[in-house]
Amino acid sequence: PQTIFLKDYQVPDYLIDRTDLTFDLDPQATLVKSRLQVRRNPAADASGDLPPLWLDGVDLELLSVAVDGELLPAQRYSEQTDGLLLTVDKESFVLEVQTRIAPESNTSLEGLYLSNGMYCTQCEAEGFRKITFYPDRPDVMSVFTTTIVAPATYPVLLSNGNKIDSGTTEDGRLCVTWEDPFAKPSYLFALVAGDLQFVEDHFTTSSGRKVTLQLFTEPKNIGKTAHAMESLKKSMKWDEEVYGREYDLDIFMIVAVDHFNMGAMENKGLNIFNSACVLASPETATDAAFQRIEAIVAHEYFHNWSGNRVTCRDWFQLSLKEGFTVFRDAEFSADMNSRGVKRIEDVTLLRTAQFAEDAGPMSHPVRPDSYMEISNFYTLTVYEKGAEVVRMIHRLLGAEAFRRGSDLYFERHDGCAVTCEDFVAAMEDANGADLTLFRRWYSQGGTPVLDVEDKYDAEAQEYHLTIRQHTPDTPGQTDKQPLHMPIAVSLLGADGRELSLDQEASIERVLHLTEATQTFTFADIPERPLPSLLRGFSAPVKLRYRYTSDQLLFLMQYDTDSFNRWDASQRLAFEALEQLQRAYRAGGEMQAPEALLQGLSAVLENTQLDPALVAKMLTLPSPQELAEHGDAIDAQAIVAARVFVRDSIAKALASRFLKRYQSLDQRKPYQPVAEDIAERSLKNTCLSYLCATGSADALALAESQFMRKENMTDVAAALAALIEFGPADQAEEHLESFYQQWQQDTQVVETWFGLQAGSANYGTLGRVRELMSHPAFEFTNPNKVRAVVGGFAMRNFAQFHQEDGTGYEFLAEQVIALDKLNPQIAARIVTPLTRWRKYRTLEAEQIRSALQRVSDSGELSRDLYEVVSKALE
Ligand code: HT7
Ligand code: ZN
Repeated sequence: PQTIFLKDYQVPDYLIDRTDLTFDLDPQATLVKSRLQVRRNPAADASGDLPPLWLDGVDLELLSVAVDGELLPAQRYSEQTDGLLLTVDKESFVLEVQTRIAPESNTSLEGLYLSNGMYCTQCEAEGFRKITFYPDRPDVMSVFTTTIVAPATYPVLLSNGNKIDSGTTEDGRLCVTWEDPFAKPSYLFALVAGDLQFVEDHFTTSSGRKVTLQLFTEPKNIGKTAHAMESLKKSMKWDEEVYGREYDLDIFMIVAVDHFNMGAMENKGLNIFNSACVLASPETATDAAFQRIEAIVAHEYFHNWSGNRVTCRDWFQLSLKEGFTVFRDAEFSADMNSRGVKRIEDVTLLRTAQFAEDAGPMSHPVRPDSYMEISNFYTLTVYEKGAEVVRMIHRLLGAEAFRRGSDLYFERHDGCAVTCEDFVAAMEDANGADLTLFRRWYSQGGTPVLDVEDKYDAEAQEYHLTIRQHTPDTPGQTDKQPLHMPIAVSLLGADGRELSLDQEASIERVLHLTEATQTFTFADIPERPLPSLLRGFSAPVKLRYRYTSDQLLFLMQYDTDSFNRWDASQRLAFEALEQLQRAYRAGGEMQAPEALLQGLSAVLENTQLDPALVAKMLTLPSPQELAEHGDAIDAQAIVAARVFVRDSIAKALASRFLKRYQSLDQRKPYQPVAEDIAERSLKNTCLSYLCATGSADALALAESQFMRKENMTDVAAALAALIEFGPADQAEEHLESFYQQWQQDTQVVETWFGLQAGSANYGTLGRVRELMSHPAFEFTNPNKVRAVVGGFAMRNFAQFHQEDGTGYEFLAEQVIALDKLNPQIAARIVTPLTRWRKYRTLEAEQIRSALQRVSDSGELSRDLYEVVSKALE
């Protein structure tokens, strides 16, 4: 496969002013007629003859090509494997192309496909070319009309924009036409057809326009739509209040589909959602699912401005819309829920998975400079690190200046396809700021490491912080430059209070780190302080400072920054876990982590703290995060150390866990609101530790919680504890009764699959294979593959890394099979095998050989080839 480079970007030779599409739907032979008004791009190189017109097209059956009403002779065009090249003899013309496609055979879930008998599309990034021949690139923006013709068994026919016509054909089929007045790139096109039901609501915008909101599902799911609808209205209001952004069409539609490669898609006026990211009811969805739905509904809605009204010039700029929109949705979620806890969750994801990506074979900057397959670049780096980059601009400039910058950005570029550079320039221009050095965050990959040292000068009453920054080499990038980043700092006095800084009333200072080594001085500091560094995780870096255990315990008790308070608990846990891994490897005795036990005991006693924060502090770093930290990883040592610490905590704090569990087990009616979610999260963390002791009383508590069936959060937490820590025969019974109750509900069955495949105790390879033969398992459904294969390979560290290497072989086998059906999913699920270099020789060799097996298995898709070949390089 070819590599595409950012440096080779050229403006399109032709623009498409109007796109009129007609779909005559049929599972095996959908007829697609396109009528394009083509015009020479005035911005393109005008020297010489008119260049040929290139139209992307993949897996299409070409039926006819006509220019200005005349069928084009075969010598005027040539059909190639990935498109159509036409010779052109005029500056503007109408091009009509007819193609045939087979949605039913499309298992890649890109382009037009069928999900449970419903037609739907996924065009981002390059799926439109599987529908018709088209310049399928985001800088070609066109006004679309779409006519859909379908049998009467598909009463709901949807596309982007407003419905302008509907009727019945002579032969009794339904026919509907939609028009989207906003010019858009092809990746935002959408079509849905099915026997669907919908719920309707309204939102009145700040300027008084009434917008119709509709949410479509298969009839059986119509009772699970209320939360998403509420989330949508909250998002619309928030975007008006915080960014001044109003919705622009008269209708906004969401459709839930079961077969979907990602979470959701922001198609103009017609968002398409993975059912798991939109459907919820208290009986069937956990708190985590409710929160995920709120966040994803918001994310897709926010794209209407950050992505649709202002879009990306090319796919290298993906973070322009994704990084910014993730930042926007994170702030929305922080406003709707607990800000501190949301930050902890986001940073945990970043530190566990994005840092690993940054250090792995697919490492790339927030704005990559090359790719083989763009689908492989919908990554944590582009999304989450991209959001951190936007967050840093927000920190460096301040909230008001950031808003001035975003206003200018939207005003300047409305209706345009632009670059990350345009975003930064708007932030600068609106504020007279200089972000010259800051721009390096977009082009430089890898996770910076900061080494911090301090010195207190009692005589001068000065405190000095010296920060050294260094970013390790990543594939294809060496000699990294220093980055500009905000380091938020407070200084704590001996009484645990923050000292006021620099005669100002403020207790926090944001240091602008710009150099490789820099010393910052704080004046008028009356005592040697304890620094609270990188508050709120103000930059996406690894920060090293030699805190003693006592200092960490102090921060756990006094830091007013909830992120750093939590981070202190994590640092203590890391220290203990690393020391225990060393002991395990040396065959030495494992000692209980006293400092950590002391800190957690105090946290658990503190009823003033947000229970959700307490739950987070009690949660040990995951094995995946521990693995990210180490080199020459010994997976067994990680598992052993973690189990030892978990059991030590469970035993030492058992009576406190019971007390807290009982006080939180209040049996109030379920509501997915922050306060109740926080209480449930602490209650269920306590339950899990209680069960970890294996005590019959604790397991009885879990059993009773499971039997009460009050809400899915409590039921799933109890079931997880029972299968992890309870006797096998009882676990089996509970799993069976759960399945019997919920077998008709796809989302609950996915939860059921995930619980088993992800269980360190229960999810053995044999069990996982059994799950794959279960009648409810579907290899063509990404959610089920993610639940079972992903649950095992990505969330079941203990079983996946079994010493005999069979976990790795299993994953290789699944990846090879998946690649034939759905290359995007195959290329994602192979990730654990690509990290082989991190492991000690034994595991590294086993993992590498499984990866080699994938590589040798025959012709790979471009998606999988890119990931596998880079990992084996
Ligand atoms: N912008 C959307 C990206 C997306 C996607 C990309 C590749 C393959 C399938 C996909 N489905 C959705 C999602 C988002 O970030 O909002
Ligand atoms: Zn997005």
